[in-house]
Amino acid sequence: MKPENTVSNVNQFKFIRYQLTSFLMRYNFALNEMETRITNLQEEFQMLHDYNPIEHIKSRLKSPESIMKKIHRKGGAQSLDEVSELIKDIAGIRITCSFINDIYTIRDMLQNQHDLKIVQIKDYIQSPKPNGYRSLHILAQVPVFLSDRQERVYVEIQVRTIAMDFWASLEHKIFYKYNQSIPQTLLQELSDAAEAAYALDHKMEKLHRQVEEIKLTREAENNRDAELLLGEKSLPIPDALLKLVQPSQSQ
Ligand code: 0O2
Repeated sequence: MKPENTVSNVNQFKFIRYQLTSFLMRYNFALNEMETRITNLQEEFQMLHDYNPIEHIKSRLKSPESIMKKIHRKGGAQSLDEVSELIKDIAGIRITCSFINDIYTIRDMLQNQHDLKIVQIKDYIQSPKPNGYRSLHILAQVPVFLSDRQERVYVEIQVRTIAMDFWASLEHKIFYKYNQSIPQTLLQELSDAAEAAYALDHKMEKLHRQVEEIKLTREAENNRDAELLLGEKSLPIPDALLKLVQPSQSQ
């Protein structure tokens, strides 16, 4: 092999690596941005409502191998721009909540962020997939600021309960992407398991509501509200400040 050929190959490889790095880098920035937003919402909710609707947040960048497999499944792409439009979950965030209601609270909070463009919402909770899969998928475009421009980058946010996550994680291991046909009896069992998880979600939500009601009644009885909770800190509220912020009686 001639030396100039080798140099040209190395340069070509460097160029390809540069292109792929800058392609994936934007998704990484979008994930960081979304994670910060979600963590802030979580902290705000905890401070204002003394309740945390989020159990876990997990983010992942789809691996180049997995991107290529999905492109193949979807019929192929000719350029990186086409890849961006075809595979919208290269950046993915999964939020696990305790209760079904929390899922829609998170959806509403994200919808209220006006610089976040919500492109699509797939409600697989109201309309589960035939195998029983349940989750709320929010496809958003997140603004990402680069040195010379601003871009909107797709992030898929999957929001589900712990029970839905438990089912989906095991189903992913056992069946999902298993290309051969699965016997009908197993499909039925899988769907029954999803229904059992959903029934459990409803039961736990009902229990949670009942406990919240009891808590509220007790708090009202004990009148222990004269303190502010900011993260770990508990700050007593002086009477004069209480009077200042109390809604006026005449209103
Ligand atoms: P992985 O390995 O989890 O990343 P579309 O946008 O409709 O053209 P897409 O992207 O398949 O096609 O849409 P959808 O329905 O929003 O699914 C995206 C992701 O949701 C999947 O990504 C899975 O993570 C999850 N998902 C969807 N259906 C199922 C299911 O039946 N079982 C499980 N366990 N997960 C599911 P990937 O890239 O397919 O897989």
